[in-house]
Amino acid sequence: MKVFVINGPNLNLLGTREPEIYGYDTLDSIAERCQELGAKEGLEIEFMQSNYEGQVVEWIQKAINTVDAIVINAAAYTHTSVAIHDALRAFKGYKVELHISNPHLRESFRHISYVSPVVNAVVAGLGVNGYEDVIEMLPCVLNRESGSSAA
Ligand code: CA2
Repeated sequence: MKVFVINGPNLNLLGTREPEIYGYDTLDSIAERCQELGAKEGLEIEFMQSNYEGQVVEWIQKAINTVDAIVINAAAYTHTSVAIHDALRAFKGYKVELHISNPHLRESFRHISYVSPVVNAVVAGLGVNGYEDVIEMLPCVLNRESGSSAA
């Protein structure tokens, strides 16, 4: 099974600033761990990051009919992007919204998500370990989903 892990703006700075919120791991090290874990679980993980909204939209469109699941940390675009919301609506595979921090414990402008209404699940506040936690649970969830749609 194929999975896109899509990351939005500024997440390329992970491990360099604000470690009290986002920890000390770099996005590259998280990607490496997810890919190793995914390989053990039979998942082919493509891990990507962009600071551009249009690029995130293009990756979601590329996933349509080619990928089984999207894990998306849209970062600040979570709270602003109708374009990402619309693209996610068009992707009919399994979708997980992921955040390192819990946005609901932060400023009120982070309490609104344009992503949440168009995904199957939301994971937030587990730190950077949340990425691996989601990869670990995905095979189980995807198997369950394919079973239920066949029934
Ligand atoms: O908690 C998350 O994962 C967020 O999606 C991170 C976004 C933030 O806008 C969302 O409200 C919650 C910010 C990502 C910026 O990442 C940085 C990492 C290190 C240093 C500076 C920014």
